[in-house]
Amino acid sequence: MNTTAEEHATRARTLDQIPSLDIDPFDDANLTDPQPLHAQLRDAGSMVFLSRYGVPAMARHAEVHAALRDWQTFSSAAGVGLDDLRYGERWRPSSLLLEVDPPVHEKTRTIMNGVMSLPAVGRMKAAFETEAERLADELVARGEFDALKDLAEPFVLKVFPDAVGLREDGREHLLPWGDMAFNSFGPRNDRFHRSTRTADTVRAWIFENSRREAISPGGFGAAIFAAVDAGRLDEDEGEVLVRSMLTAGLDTTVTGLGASILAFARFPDQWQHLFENPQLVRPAFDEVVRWASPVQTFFRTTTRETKVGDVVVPKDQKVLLFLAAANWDERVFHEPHLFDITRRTLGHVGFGNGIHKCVGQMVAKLEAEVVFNALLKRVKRFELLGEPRMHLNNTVRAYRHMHVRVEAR
Ligand code: OVM
Repeated sequence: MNTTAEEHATRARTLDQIPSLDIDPFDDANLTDPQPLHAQLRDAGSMVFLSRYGVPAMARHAEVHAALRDWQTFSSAAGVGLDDLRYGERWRPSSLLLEVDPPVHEKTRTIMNGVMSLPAVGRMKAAFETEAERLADELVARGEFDALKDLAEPFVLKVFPDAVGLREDGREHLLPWGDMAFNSFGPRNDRFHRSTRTADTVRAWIFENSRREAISPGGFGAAIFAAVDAGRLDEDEGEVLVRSMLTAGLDTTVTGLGASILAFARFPDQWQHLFENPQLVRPAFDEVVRWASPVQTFFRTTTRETKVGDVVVPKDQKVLLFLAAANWDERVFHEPHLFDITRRTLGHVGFGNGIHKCVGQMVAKLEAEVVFNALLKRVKRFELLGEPRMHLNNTVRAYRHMHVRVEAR
């Protein structure tokens, strides 16, 4: 059947003609329990207008996935938060990875692909394993522990900064820094303002420790400054890239590991299945990332008028992408609420997709692998002691406490 241009035009809808919701996805209730909202957004259509913020949102997998892959139309250069970084004050200097498009992105991403390549990350494995084994020994002997305060946080705060080449003292600034940065992608709400109260001290420490003089040899940070020495980057660009690792690499993996324990506690048969099929360790973590979506949302900005389905989106329009909702879209993932380490997770957007897809994912996967392996040897079953307590953040679905009891093998 042919459609004439005229028929097409009559079927096209503008943003004021699509379903509009007067809800705040960044309020406490929706951040605490986002799934009902995500279902509502998916059901409402391929694009929904969020009147509070004046932005359209996508929550279905097909549209989110397509937008992430189309950087020419859905740009990151105006920032991936609600604020348009081209105007007004910015809360921190732009990232040379996250908040740029090609050709700038091409240059920095190529360097970071090398810095965190599979062989480079592989060289960290022994150190990661040592820490995972040490923590697992201690915690399983204890029998009861907090999967966040005693496991995910200390593990990540030890192995990742070590791998970057960061000093030991002052690391308590890393999670607050990430909390501010990930809050800053949402609206300037109370949550953002509360988390940035200590911004000056924290920012000073982060900036100071992103410098060459503060970075020890042999790690990811030193590899970035080697790229500076090779003439591929300016010194200050090198510092900005080190900072990206310190912003993106902590809260995300802490949540990923915390969500892993939650998943295996809620779905004990999956832990047993993993014990019997240890080759599934990496697919299991990929399924955790789909199931939990540590990074729940990001924005893009249109570079031109475009169409999403039959909806016309104007140029220079911020668009909200619900990664977490896309990862629970039943059109793509059968019974998406079930944590199933044997499912096909291909195409999930928990690490994003397209040119900006998580550059540190090899590190995150190695962290998960060594922690899962250390626990598989020692733990038969995880039991949740009470409901986990969340740490609400505008972007990351973060946990603060998760008390568990483990049954030793
Ligand atoms: C960056 C950055 C910061 C936060 C998140 C992120 C998930 C990247 O500075 O490049 O990616």
